Amino acid sequence: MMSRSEALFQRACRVIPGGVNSPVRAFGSVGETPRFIRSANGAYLTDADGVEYLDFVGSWGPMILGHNHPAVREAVQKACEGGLSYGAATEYEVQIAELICSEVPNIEMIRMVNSGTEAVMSAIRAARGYTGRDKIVKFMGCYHGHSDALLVQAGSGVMTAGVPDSAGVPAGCTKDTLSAVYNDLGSVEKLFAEFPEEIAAVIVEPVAANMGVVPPEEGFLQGLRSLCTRYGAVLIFDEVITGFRLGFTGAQGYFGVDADLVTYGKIIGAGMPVGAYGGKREILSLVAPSGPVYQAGTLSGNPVAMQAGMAQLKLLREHPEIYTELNRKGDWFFEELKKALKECSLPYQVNHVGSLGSLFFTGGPVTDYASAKTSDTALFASWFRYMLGKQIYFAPSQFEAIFLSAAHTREELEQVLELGREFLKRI
Ligand code: KE4
Repeated sequence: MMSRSEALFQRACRVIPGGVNSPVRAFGSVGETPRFIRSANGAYLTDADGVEYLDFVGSWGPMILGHNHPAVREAVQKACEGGLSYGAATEYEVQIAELICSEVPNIEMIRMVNSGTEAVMSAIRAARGYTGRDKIVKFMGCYHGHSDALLVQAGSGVMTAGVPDSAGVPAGCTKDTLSAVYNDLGSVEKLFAEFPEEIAAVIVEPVAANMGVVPPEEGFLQGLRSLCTRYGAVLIFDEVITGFRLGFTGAQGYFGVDADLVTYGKIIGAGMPVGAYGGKREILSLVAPSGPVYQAGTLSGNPVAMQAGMAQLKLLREHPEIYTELNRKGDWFFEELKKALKECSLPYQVNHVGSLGSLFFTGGPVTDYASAKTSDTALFASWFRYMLGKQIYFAPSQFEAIFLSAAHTREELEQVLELGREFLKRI
C-alpha cells in the first residue's frame, strides 16, 4: 500500500517541477520519498501519514524557538484579523526596523524584502551602486540564493545536485563574479591585486552552512574586513542563516567583525517569507526612493510577516538566556557526536558553531568546498535513511546543516546520539 507521501509525491511530480517547490526538499541525494508534512509543533514534524519526526531542519533555520511557538502563532492570528496585505507602509515594519537598528551593530538602516535571495541580490546591487564598481567576490561552496550572478560554484541544493552552476544563466551575468576559497585569505588578496579598483563587494557566509557547516578560521573574517577597507570594497555578511541565530547580534557580534552590509532571512520572518538587507546609512540611503539604486516588492514588509518576525525577535531580545542555553546545548551535542565517532574509531568530522553543525563522512578536516566535497555522500544517504526510519528528520543532504532549536530537549538529543552510535558501530 502506497504511503500518502508517496501518493502525494506522484501527484506533485505531474504538476510541480521535481514535485517540490525547492530542490533540496525532493530528497534526491538520499534515495528516499520526500515526506509531505502536515503539521509541526515544538521540535516535531508530523507527515501526511501521521508519522512524527524529531526535526533537525527547522524549516532551514527560522524555527530557532521550535515550530508553532504560541507567541508567534498568536501574533499571526491577531495580525490576520487586520487583513493580510495593504501595499502601503505600516507601523509594524517601522517597529521591527527600529528594533534591529537599535540592537545590531552597523545596521543603521534596513530594507525588508521577501526572501534571502532577494536580500542578497539587492545588497549586491546597493554595493555596486555605492562603489560604481561591477565585480563581486564570493566563496566556492557558499550559497547566497538563486540570483543569476551568485549561481557560481554555489553550495546548498546546487552542490547537492552536483551541478557547479545553473543552466539558463548567461555568461554576461557571471562574468563579474569572482570565486575565492573559503578560509583562504590569499585567494582573496590575489583577486584584489588583480582588480584593485574593480571589486564592489566581497560577500561571505560568516559561518558557511551550505557546504555543510564550515566555521571561519581564526583571522579569516578579520582579514576580509581589512582587505575590503584597504581596497574600498563593501564587506557583505550573508547572515540569512547566522542572523539572530548565533546571538541577537549574529555573526558580527559573535566574531567581533564589522560588516558594511548584512543580509537576513529565516529567523526574522519566524517562518513567514521575509528577507532583509541592512547596514551603513551612506549605502542604504542610495536605495530607491531616496536614491538611484532601484529595488521594490509588492509584499515587502507584509504586515502579517512583520508581526510574526517581531514576535520572535522580541522573545529572543527579551530572553538572552535562550541563546546561552541553545549555544551550550549545541556545544554539548556536537562534542558528544565527536566522542561517538572516536568510540567507534571512525575518522569522520564534526564541525559546529553554537546550534549549527554538520557530520561529514570524510576522513580529513573540512575547511572549504574542496574538502567538503571529499565526503562520502552515499554513506551520508544511508545515515539519513537509518535516522529517518527511526523518526529522526535530518537535512536530506550532506551539504546542509543540522539546526538545533530551543525546543530540543537534552533527553531527545541523548536518544539521537544513542541511535547515532548504533549506526556508526555498523559501518
Ligand atoms: P532564500 O531565498 O531561500 O530565502 O534564501 C537564500 C539563502 C541566502 N543565503 C544563505 C546563507 C542561505 O542559506 C540561503 C538559503 N538557505 C537554504 C538552505 N541551505 C534554503 C533551503 C532551500 O533552498 O530550500
